[in-house]
Amino acid sequence: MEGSEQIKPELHKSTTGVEYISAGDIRDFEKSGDTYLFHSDNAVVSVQFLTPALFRFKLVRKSRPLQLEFSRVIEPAAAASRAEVVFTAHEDSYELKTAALTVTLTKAPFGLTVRDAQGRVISEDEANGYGWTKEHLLFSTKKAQGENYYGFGEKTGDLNKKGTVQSMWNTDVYAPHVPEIVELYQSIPFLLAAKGESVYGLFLDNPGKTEFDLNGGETYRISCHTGDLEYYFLYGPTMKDVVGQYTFLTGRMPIPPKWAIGYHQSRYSYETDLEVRELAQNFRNKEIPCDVIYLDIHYMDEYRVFTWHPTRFPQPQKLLGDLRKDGFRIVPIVDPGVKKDAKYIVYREGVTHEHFCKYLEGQTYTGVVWPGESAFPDFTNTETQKWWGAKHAGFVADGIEGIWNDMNEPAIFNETKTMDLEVMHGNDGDPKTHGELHNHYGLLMSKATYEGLKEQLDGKRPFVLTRAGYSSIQKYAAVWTGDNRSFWEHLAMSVPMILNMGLSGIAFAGADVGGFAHHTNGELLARWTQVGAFLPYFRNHSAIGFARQEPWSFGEEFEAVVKKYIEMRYVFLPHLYTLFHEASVSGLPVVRPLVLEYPQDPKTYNMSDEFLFGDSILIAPITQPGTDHRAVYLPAGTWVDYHTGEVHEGGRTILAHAPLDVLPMYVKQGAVFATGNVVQHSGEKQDITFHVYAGTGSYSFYEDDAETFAYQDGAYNLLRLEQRVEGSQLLLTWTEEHSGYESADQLTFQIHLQGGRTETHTVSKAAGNLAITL
Ligand code: MIG
Repeated sequence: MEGSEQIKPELHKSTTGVEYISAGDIRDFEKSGDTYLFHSDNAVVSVQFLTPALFRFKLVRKSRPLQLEFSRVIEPAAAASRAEVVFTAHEDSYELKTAALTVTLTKAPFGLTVRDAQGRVISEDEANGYGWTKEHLLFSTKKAQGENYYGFGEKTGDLNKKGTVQSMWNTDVYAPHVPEIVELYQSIPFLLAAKGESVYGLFLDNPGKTEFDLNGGETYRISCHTGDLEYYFLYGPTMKDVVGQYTFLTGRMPIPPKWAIGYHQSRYSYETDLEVRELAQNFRNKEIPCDVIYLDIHYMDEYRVFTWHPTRFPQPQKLLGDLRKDGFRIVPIVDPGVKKDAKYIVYREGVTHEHFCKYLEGQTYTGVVWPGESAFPDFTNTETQKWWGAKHAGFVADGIEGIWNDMNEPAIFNETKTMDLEVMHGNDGDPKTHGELHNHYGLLMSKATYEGLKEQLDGKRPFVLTRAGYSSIQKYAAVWTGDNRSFWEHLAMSVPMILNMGLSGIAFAGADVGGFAHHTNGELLARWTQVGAFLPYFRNHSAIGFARQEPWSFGEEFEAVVKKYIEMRYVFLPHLYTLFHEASVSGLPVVRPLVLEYPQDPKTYNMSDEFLFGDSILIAPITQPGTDHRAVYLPAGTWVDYHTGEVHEGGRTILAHAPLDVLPMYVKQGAVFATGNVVQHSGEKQDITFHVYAGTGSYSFYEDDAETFAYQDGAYNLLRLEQRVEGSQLLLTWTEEHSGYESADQLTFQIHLQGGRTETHTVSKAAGNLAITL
């Protein structure tokens, strides 16, 4: 006998042929407060200008409620901000004009064109390009001739994403990290479209699965699988402006404690109290600077979060206290999975107070991770964030100031590698499925962690390191790029990956130095340490079962090189800290692709193997074995070899000589930056030397107590230095732009003159200027 199953629709090809429904033509307009609403045949479109160069666009299908609240990742100040708009209704279009942009919405077919104040087209959507299929909502925008694409946060491949397809779904990828893997741990659905010096940004604010298809010929296509179509359009004109706008919208990184930007040592795992003590002792005996040691999963009691293993780490407070006296901090790992165990207080509390993610029908969701079957906190609820944050109190009492969040995609040991998409999130009273909110999970775990620590640390700045994240993660955590491998290719790839993260608001990022999985070797570790020393986050980490890679693991020759560059990190620490301050204020990244500083130079558009540390120190790493030369492109300007003082005119490619102990570095003539003497950890006081590369330029040097939030109440110094050449003299002047923290009365300058000649001058700060005969 046959049942109705035999005639189920899937067995028969649809005859309607309908696969794509467009939003249809606009029929009607309405203004609601400061929001412009356009009713089309099948959708409602809203446009709001937050600043003259930044508007929010939202398209909602008619069958769904129009909800205009801002998402949780939008900064309250941005959400509250509005620009003045002049609105005109034409016969076949509507026009919204601000001081910076004119947006034209055509009625039939519906489409959007954005022009700058001079009337030049910045972006033009494809006619009828807004619509949906059964699987996704999408829109298409015309590509401009010669347009290049950047951003997207943590992605494999080159810097320029032209021609690629990028997709957003936080995923635990142990292997392989190769260009065709387009989903890693972080999702930053932010595109920068650059046509020479004219740049716009597009932030697709959707925490579900989304895709950016830049591979089409005439258009690119953006789609989302769940939720509504909501994006922010940000206009520059410069790339720096767009990064500034994006971080105005999604927030900027607070200044990290200085210890968090020193050198960090990790291993999966340092397994016992004794092993950690010996490791620390080794660093001090060998005089290799180090600020932080990490504890990976072995420190816990059967992987129960917020516990210590009773025999491996019997006296955590004592251990931390002793190490702290020696200048070390300890950062333990915390995963989201809570072991299902009725005797375990965290699990019990979570169940009792309904902090765990559940199915709609009420049953707690469990998945298998390190502790075995585990439950997962529903971080979309503020109450759960608070509960989780408060759980760090024991750690704080033990002396901990930093936490490492791992597995927070969330990663689960099953086929889909994550939580069941049907699991519900309470979402503070607006329930959604995990499928709709997946990419928020890691972000909200780190937010809970950061805020919990901040509350308990009594004025000290917390440090959080995270693997997963979404736009705005920069407000809470530094990001490392997960499970890379000890491959030269991965060393090379870490540079464009971190540069694009910087363009995507994440100024504080780094990769595991030496490579996480696979066996590293002395040469690779040496070269990788050179690069890591000049990337914002600097940690050596390696996996269980693979060669150890502490600085001394490969003999004296390699140890000496590794030591030299860790020392360099500390020499540059005062400048690096200044760059972090700048990032916290402007959103601009600490390390920058050349295209950010030299947008008029097409040679920079695909440059993935060099970068700028700040705006005027160019780093050109060696990322191949057995190589002691490389081509280095120097953009416009005059560049001085940091090691030899040799001068090169820019706008051309030179051949750099780089034996194992040399990282090619070039300082732009006119640059000023601060360095300090070598110290063993960031808590040791450094004497500051200002390096002045004679020419025209300026510098704002930042300093504060390096560990509390007192800077937010004015306890910091900002010293503005300027230099210029007048006749045969170099004139150096300085003023205290802000003076709220103790500082030296004397300033020491090292002046770099023509021909590699240097002069050192120590003068009273009160003098305010110095003249040097060239
Ligand atoms: O599945 O905690 O990326 O840094 O050492 C492995 C053990 C889980 C993945 C992290 C890695 C960490 C490791 N974790």
